[in-house]
Amino acid sequence: MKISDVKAFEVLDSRGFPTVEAVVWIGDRHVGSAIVPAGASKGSHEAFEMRDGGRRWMGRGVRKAVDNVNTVIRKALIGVEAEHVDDILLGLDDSGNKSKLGANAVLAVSLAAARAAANYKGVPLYRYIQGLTGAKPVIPTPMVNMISGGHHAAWNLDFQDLLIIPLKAENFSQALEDVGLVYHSLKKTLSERGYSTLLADEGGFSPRCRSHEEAFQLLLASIEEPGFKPGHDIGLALDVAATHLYSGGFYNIHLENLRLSPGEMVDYITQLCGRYPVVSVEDGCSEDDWDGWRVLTRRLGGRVQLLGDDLFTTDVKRIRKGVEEGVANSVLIKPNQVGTLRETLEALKYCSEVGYTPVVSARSGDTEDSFISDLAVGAGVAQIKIGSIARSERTSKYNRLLRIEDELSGAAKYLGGKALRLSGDLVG
Ligand code: 2PG
Ligand code: MG
Repeated sequence: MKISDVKAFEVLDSRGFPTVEAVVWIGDRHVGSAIVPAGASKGSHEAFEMRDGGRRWMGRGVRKAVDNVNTVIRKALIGVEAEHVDDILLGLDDSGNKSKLGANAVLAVSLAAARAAANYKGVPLYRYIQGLTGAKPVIPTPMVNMISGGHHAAWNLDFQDLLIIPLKAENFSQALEDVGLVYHSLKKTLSERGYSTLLADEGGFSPRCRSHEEAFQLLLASIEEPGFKPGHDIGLALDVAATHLYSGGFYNIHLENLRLSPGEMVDYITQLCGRYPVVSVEDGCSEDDWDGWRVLTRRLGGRVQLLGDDLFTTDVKRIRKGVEEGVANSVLIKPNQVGTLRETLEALKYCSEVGYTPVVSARSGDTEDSFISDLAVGAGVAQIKIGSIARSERTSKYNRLLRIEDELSGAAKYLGGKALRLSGDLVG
């Protein structure tokens, strides 16, 4: 299974900016390709995404990263066994954050090599990943964006995502239908009440609201209209993305003219969780506000999934610190926050050792690449966050999961709301 060639291109992501596609060949017949995504609300501890700077593409070109693949990486990989690709990549860029070659260059090759290896073995990608992890395959429960704010929707809300989780569906295709009923009911509710129905970066809606509770109310009405019981059939989830609200020791909720200390921020979130059936809160505090996170976890960790995104950046060292500090109980897993499949799988393995629930996630600037769907199934990850159910960079991943569910026809478990491992009858 020796690598015979490697090549990269500059292609576009869903926000109309350049990103890296890599193609890896094994022998002359087996090939795999991958395109990397890009975040907008990034954590400062993420691996380094290499951009060209200068005037071309407003500084966002990726020709340097592409050149790194076509020169240094190509030279080092030709003749190497596909299984050793990530080891070699990590040896080539020992900077600790992929700043030598760019995480966008490194990840594109890492994922393309895995696809080429799966093709060589004649197995679907999720099977190949299952071979690496030894996990039992699962079809993940989706956590789906309905209303966007923050960096994804021109700051119409301060919170970045209001999402829903179908809790009672018995399989993935039923879960998507439940989500679809709420999504279309929300569209109708918004248009009847005079709000915009334009879509934000992840395919969710971006109505202008006067408060976060107004957005919660719109969402609740849209869950009830098709006949679901909020909190029973459909749970609410939030991505506060609080790193991007934090400055000088305070959280700024512009919409409601609030400037909150970390303790007050925790009170604010706790109150929302008391008033609405919220089952998961992501980045409720800022990426380095460990004190705030500790208080948040003490207050809510027993009954709500507390998900660390900017906090953990898929990095085992930061997740370990979280476990030691008693912070959060769940980890968002984004391969481009670390830069290789191997490191992503190491983060997942650590999550399962310490009992933190992992949630595999897309980025707000994404592409037609559906790698994360196979990753979730093959690594046995029971939750996935892809954005909303519109726009084809999102549907490529949902559709891939629908096909896998059909292919495995019952051989993979679908856990529904139980994937959140919460106590109480919310998801029982
Ligand atoms: C997040 C992601 C996806 P981004 O914060 O969880 O919703 O956004 O890719 O912009 O970091
Ligand atoms: Mg996030």
